[in-house]
Amino acid sequence: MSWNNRITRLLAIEYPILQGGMAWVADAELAAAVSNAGGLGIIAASNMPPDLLDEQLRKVRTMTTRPFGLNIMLMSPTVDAAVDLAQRHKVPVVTTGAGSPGKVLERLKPLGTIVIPVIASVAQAKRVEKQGADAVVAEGMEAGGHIGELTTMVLVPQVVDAVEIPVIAAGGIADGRGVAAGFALGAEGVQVGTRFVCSQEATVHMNYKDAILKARDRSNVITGNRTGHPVRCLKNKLTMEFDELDKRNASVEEYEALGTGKLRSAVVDGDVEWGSVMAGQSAALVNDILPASEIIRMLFSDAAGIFSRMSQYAENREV
Ligand code: TUI
Repeated sequence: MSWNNRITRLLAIEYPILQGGMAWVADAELAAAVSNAGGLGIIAASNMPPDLLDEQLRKVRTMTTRPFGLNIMLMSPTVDAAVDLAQRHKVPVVTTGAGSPGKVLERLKPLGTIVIPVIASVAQAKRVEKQGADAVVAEGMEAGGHIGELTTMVLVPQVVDAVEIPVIAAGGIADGRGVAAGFALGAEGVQVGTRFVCSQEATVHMNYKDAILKARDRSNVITGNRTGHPVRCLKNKLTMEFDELDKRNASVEEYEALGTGKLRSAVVDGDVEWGSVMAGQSAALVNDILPASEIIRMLFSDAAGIFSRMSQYAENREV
């Protein structure tokens, strides 16, 4: 089966899959592994100091000759520095998240950079299309980290109907069934995060990977709803403390104080009790640690198997 479509042609990749731009997780090592396997690997700029990001962008070029991306988190104070570095390193693809990417599009589009905003509503999708986005990632609230309000199941088809540019489905996709579902909803690609945290190449503390492997259907919670920046992560002592803040109507500053530095302590130091173990609901579907290439191969061979079985319905054969 060939996966040649608008996304593979736009990005010059083999499989229409993007690796999520996960803060503290998505580094040159993981991005290169995904790109070498035929997907689009992505380095997360997140709150990285510019000299460290510079080093990561240098490093990824030594590890792959294939296209890769840079994710710019728009709530970060280092957005301008990240755009500068994207320009200096001629990064082929930039994805954005957690805000309105107008300024990033204004600066990068004239340079020929492919810009793909991650959005969580139809209105955001329409706006970024007008501003010149090349495609959108429609991310449902099954995803990990900072999320919107709609599920992938209802968001993706509405975005597909609302825009002409290609749509990439994200949120809850961790196996071939999820890939096939994304395509059934009208998407032309998928973005996958949590499944790649449990790849051999992800330089994440083993405790973090273990927490995802152990996760079950109801292991996730959404914290910080009251701050306007809801974040999905795995339940632990930190999320119970966030519940306490909810109960006593704490101020936004108290939420921020409790959250600061907690993703790093989980990813880097392995503190999965008091750290922020951001992961999507698909964590429950992740049961092993595999090379990124094997993950991609499995996702697309299983999805192809599903499409082939589904074609029986179209042919009116008994199933
Ligand atoms: O950005 C993400 N996921 C993230 S960012 C992140 S770092 C963080 N750490 C602590 C607290 C908060 C964030 C962890 N996970 N996903 C993409 C995404 N973008 N989801 C939702 C949105 C989004 C939200 C609002 C996109 C656009 C938007 O527009 C607002 C506007 O003003 O139009």
